[in-house]
Amino acid sequence: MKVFISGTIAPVGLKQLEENNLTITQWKENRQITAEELIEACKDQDALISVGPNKLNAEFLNACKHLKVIALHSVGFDQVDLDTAKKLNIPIGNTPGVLSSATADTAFLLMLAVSRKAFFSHKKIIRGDWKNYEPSPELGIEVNGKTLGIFGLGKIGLEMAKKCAAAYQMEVIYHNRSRNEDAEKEIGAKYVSFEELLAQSDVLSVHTALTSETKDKFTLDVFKQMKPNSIFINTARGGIHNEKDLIKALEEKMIWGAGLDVTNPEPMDKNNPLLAMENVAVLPHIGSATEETRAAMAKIIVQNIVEGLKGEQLPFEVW
Ligand code: 8YV
Repeated sequence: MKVFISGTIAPVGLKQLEENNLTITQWKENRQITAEELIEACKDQDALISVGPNKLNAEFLNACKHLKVIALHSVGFDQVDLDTAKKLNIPIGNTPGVLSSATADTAFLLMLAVSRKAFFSHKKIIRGDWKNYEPSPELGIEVNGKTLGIFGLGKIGLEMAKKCAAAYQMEVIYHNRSRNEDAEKEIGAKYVSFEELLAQSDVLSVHTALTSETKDKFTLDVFKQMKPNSIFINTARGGIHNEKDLIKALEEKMIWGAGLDVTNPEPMDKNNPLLAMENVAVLPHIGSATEETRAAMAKIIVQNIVEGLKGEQLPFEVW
């Protein structure tokens, strides 16, 4: 059986695919595969491992309906037209759980980087502008004992909440479509309305999936309802905040700062005004990018491919 991989996966995954006697073809160019190239590459394949933001839309799925399984190299599946995949009986696997801690680490890192203006200060050294000892350089703010608001308390949100509660005794509030009572018990998180989340959070961290309900959720009207000294963090999907509105909210000091691991579009343009702001930290979508997590993701992907090719239920299927 033949498997096409549209990017890089951890070596352990390649090894396990070979051990299962699968023939691998891999996209190795130093650029994202285009939609047309992906259709062409999948023509004579039995399965696809989809790495990165390839749009697996109706056009792709209809052109590749012979695929027996698609394994995503991500927990997020907003890039897939699930209705069409279901209609065509193509099972879609993802990688939940194993990347929660690494992604929460990225949110935590951004929270601290923003609160202490770390990226801005780092750039100052690189520019050669660290000339004298300054007792009052750009001052940061502290997160210790403050209120963390989680928008989307699932596996990743829970990890972020636990880290912030343990390290900084932060009080945790959250808003979800439905309550997460297990998490309430586990960390004493308090369920609040979306409006209360905005009004009470000192740090508001986004951990929800990108859906029609969450797309462009954070607009100017929403940022206006946040505290002027609050920090907005997004490690989920760039489409959840409106970037122009975020820039305006920061310029007009509606919020204090922002930390982003996801942007819209990706990659972000190097001249984006966010990159020049003191209270902003941006990372190039590295949420799950650790040796350990990528190895764990690759192992799940192999399980999904192997079971899918046998026609069995995927161990990690998106629906
Ligand atoms: C992926 C992600 O690594 O899991 C997700 O949803 O965004 C990342 O962990 C990225 O999509 C690359 O495949």
